[in-house]
Amino acid sequence: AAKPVTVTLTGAGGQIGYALLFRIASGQLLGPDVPIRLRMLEIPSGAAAAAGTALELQDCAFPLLHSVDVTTDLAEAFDGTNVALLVGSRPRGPGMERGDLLQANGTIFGPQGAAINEGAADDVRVVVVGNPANTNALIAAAHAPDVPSDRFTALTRLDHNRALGLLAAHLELPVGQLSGVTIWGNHSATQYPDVFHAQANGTPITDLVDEAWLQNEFIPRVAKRGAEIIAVRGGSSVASAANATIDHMRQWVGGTGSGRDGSDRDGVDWTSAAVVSDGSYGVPAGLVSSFPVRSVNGCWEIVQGLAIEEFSRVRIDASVAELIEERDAVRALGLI
Ligand code: NAX
Repeated sequence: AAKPVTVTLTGAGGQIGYALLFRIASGQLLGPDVPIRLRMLEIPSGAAAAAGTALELQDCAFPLLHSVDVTTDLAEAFDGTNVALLVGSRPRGPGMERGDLLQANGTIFGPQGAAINEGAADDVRVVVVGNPANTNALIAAAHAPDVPSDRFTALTRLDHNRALGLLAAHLELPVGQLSGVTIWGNHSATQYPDVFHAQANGTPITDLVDEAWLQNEFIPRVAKRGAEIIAVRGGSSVASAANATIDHMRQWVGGTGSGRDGSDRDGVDWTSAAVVSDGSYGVPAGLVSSFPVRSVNGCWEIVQGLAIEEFSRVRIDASVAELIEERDAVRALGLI
């Protein structure tokens, strides 16, 4: 039998937590053969909601679920963890300046990074979902000097999936016929969803859509989809965010080809994840930025050699400029 894997979820009493936990425990994260030990981290105000969810998890009698612990203690939460899903964060409140937001999150992700450094398993993989996700991942990595920095990532898979979904609807094609879409930069409204290397059944997407549609509809709609969901649904993205978190971690562990939507069609397909830059595509090394990536042997590899046209270059640079600003701001605050 496979060895149990310890999965730590922060913000476990929140909305995305509720949408994630049952999928994790049912085997959708790591497959139908891998037993799970769940650690649910909350702050005191969220602990009761997490404890209630833990009761429901018990009531599902999931065969793979070996244990469930709810805790408000960082060391307990991250002791021996293999997979860390950092969802809980401090949302922007009314009148809150960006500096206040970065400061508030620095006090969350710094100590969490340190606890991962101290107690996590050697193979730990971390994905930050809580916003501002890229910079929160940067902060966590900075507090975990003994953990290779490539183990710290931030989620842009929801943006990637949104781009696929909108493109498929526009072209009236199933999502599975699309490949080669990329989200570049920050998980924010400056992100750049790039279809210049994308294909539909081997036909370049740029032959199927015009530049005006890309520029005026597709790009802004993907980038502002979170706000659209809030406007229409009356609440932020929850199940789609949980789904993207599952996609990200499942493929990181199991390879890009694992699961329903990650087949590597003739080498043109990849997905998107925010990873620590190695300087590829002119993104300064050390920034946590979204790239086209494939998961190979359990590691995210940035897809190399894509030609970047001027249209894309200015948009990638604009989003990276925002990441640089955020990095400089958290540096000035002494958070990294
Ligand atoms: P909720 O407010 O429902 O849940 C967040 C939970 O985190 C709360 O229960 C809170 O008590 C807990 N929490 C806060 N600080 C904590 C800490 N230091 N340790 C442990 N738990 C802590 O928000 P939810 O809708 O679940 O969203 C969670 C985060 O995901 C938000 O930051 C949100 O902005 C972010 N999102 C990121 C997305 C992405 O694609 N990267 C998309 C969806 C989502 O907007």
